[in-house]
Amino acid sequence: RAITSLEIGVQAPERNAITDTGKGGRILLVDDRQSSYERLATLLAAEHTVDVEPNPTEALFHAAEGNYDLLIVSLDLNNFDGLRLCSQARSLERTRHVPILAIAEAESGTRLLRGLEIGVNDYLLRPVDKNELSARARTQIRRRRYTDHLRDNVQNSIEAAITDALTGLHNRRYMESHLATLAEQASTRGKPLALMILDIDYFKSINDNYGHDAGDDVLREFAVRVRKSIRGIDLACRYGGEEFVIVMPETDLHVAGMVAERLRRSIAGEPFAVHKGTKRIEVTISIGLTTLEQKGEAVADVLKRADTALYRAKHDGRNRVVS
Ligand code: GH3
Ligand code: MG
Ligand code: MG
Ligand code: MG
Repeated sequence: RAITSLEIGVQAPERNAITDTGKGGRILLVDDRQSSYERLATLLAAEHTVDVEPNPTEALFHAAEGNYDLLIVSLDLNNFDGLRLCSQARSLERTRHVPILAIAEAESGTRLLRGLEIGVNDYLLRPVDKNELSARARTQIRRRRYTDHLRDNVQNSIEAAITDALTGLHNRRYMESHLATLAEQASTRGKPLALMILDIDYFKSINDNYGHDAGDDVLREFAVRVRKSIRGIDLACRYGGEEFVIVMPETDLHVAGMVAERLRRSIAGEPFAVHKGTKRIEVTISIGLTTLEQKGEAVADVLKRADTALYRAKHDGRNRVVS
């Protein structure tokens, strides 16, 4: 367990109008010399939450567990190579993006260069200047927050671009870009690939009789049941308003037929709760099912065949699977 700043007698930060951005960071200070870490922790605690780890062999573990914004590592530890710790922190998934501020003796020039090569972000020389420590720590924490923010934004944009907002399933664009890849993989590996189009029966009358919100409730619950019926490697997407496509790699017509039939029953067998559970309505679906027929077949043709089967399922009376 790392020592918290309070345990070494550091008072809660005195808030200062100039330095206080309201966003102090979480810092892990790895330093085994008491006089040194007490001073550094005291200085940093004016702005940040500081944990001190005086045992370097424990430091990596705490760095990985602690969700820190900054690691400050003394390079002149007793019987331990601070550089090795920095390099381990860089290779560990959980600490890879945490900035490292090294603290070194003035004469450790080549070691500092080595540190910068392995990913130390910045350094300070002893005796550590109070203002410099504060400025460099703040800069690293601010940069860390900014890159985290960018990374989250990118992640969210990617998610949004491939997800249907109402159901949380993949959207049509994603399916279309991914289906070709799946078909190609199936072809080259000589494995089957099944595809089904599912369409809710008389969905328009659900909207007409119970309202558009009830229709949306049905679509959401439908997606929940779809997710329960498929495997992780299957691809389910909302293809259009109340039309869905499921692509099942390594699945032949026989097995896909059983999955489709199970799904059809899971919809027809249990009424859908709408209007916050105050009303339950019967829903059925029709499914058109097909498989990739020959190597290199165009996915548009596969989709077309599934659509034709769906049309027949509708025509033959709905609430059924046709392949
Ligand atoms: P069929 O059995 O032949 O499929 O009949 P249907 O009424 O389901 O077919 P149709 O394609 O005529 O109607 C689909 C309806 O789905 C029309 C449209 O208003 C509705 N719809 C499309 N997207 C949404 C949506 O996001 N929410 C809701 N509530 N309704 C939607
Ligand atoms: Mg229709
Ligand atoms: Mg329909
Ligand atoms: Mg439809």
